[in-house]
Amino acid sequence: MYRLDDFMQDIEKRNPAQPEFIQAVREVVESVIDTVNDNPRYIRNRILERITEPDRVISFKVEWEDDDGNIRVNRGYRVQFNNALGPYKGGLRFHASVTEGTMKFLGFEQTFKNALTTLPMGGGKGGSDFSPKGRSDGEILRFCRSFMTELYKYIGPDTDVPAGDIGVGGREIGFLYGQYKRIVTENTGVLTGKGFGWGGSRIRPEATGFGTMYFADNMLHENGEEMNGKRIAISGFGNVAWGAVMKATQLGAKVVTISGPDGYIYDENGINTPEKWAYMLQLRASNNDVVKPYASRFNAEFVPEKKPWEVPVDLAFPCAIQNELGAEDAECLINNGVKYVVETSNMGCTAEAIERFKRNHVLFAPGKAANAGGVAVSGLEMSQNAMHYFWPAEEVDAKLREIMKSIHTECVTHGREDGGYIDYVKGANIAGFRKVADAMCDQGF
Ligand code: 2IT
Repeated sequence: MYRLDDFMQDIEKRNPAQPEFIQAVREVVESVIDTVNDNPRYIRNRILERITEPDRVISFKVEWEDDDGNIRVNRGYRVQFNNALGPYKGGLRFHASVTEGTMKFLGFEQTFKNALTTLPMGGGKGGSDFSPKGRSDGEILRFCRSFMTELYKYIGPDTDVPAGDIGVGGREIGFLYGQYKRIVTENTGVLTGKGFGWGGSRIRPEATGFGTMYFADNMLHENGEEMNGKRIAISGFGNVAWGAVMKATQLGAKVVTISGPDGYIYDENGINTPEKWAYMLQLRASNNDVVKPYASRFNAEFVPEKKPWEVPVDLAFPCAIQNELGAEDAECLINNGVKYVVETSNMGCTAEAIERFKRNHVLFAPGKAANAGGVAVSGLEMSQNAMHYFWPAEEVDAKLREIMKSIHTECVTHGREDGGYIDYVKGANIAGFRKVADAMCDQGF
């Protein structure tokens, strides 16, 4: 018989100075502890202890030369968390905030997310504390080469398949893949998010943003509503926000905000034209990490140093980084009448924020369900690479839609409460956990 507080005390002792990892574990264990206590097979197999410990944490030195000829040193990571369901799979993050603890939280989350996609993928995550901000293309190329010169030893198309995440997009995947091929002389799909001309899947760039909107669309329908005419706040301005803004517009909603570390954009007309979407990509490619220039370009408002959660909207989509939406932000959204919060960044909301949404019966979808479209299409990229073939965009998009719908159904099945409220956090955690736990039991220790 497990008790949450006792179990978490052990986790805290074993993982000192890793608050994000502890936060992620607590959220999952809180959801699944009754399921575990009711299942003698899970108890006998010590699943809780085993599923919260990564298979391995690889950490390595990355040396590279900047444009002024200075030698720089960063730290690279790959956390291979769990491969019960398939090869380790998960993105690479290049961001100043990257630590072993953030990599572990992301790898842990990824394990359950990947299980929810129904595709055969284990969970992993990697990256570096290298910040692309202000770096030239040449510097990024040299960093990526050096990073892959070490990483290639640990990955492979049936072992571990990295992809992009914050700070790692098409450009970086290209540089990384080029170096991998140079070393191993193999054209395997060892990374996903590749260019369409060299093994990438259609819809992969859009997949996380499209997927979160498909998921939200399912939430609305479940609740007898539709996307058409809704007002939406989105944070972030990178690849995920870009896909989300486009799909929201196509579904008839109006997105009025995007944001960066410098503040947020309020565009009352809606971020709703191909020019505005293309400009988001330009902002990202510039490596400046700011959104302010959007305001003068499109005659919108720029609110410095603030988050977009003070704008009255029907739906909110945090699409930037972990813990970007806290208790005060949640209260502001609730007071302004928000009805749905769809976490699209990994662990974008603090535990306190989620608690407030639940208490106020705001429907809240966790990242591991809502943002699973990205890795789902990565899984489809792996399938296409294995077949040495490709599917047209319509086919990939249809599969993505179907996968998001099935994740939503799983959340409803395992998360519906007696009064009818759907606890998507609980639903996603139980559904993902059971799949991984059953596979671990089947495979022994
Ligand atoms: O958080 C995520 O799911 C990703 N960054 C995508 C991972 C992937 O392997 O496509």
